[in-house]
Amino acid sequence: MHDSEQSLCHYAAPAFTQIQCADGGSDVVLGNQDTVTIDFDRATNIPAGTVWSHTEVLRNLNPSVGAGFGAALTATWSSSSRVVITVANAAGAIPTLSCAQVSYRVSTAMGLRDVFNRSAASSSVSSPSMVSGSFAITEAQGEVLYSIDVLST
Ligand SMILES: [Ca+2]
Repeated sequence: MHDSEQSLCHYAAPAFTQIQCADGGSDVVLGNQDTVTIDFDRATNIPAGTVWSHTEVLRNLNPSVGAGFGAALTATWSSSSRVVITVANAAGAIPTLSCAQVSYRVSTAMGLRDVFNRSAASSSVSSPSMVSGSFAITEAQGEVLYSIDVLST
């Protein structure tokens, strides 16, 4: 166990655990301000407060839909194990895209390692069982909006 190679193997690379979508724009489609919150199973080498550009989100997390996610994404690491993607501009997005239709793959080249940089670079791939939530408003919210719509016509 004191062998250095074994020690390296001892530290697992960060892996996806949970991916939750939420509506931020009060609509029933993938639109502006919708979010995807991605949790990893351990603290990573990315400090809380780190912000990624659109290009970095696509390059580092490889969302399976690519540009179908909209013209501008941003991502903020709210902790070293949680990154929140926000759709800043949904132009060009697939409006009917559901949360479960998108998978993610950590780019090995990005060098996502554990917080002490001891693990190998993550190449984690998400699975459908990790995904929950929706880009649409909840049924309860929808009923409120529907009532307003009916009253205003
Ligand atoms: Ca939405």
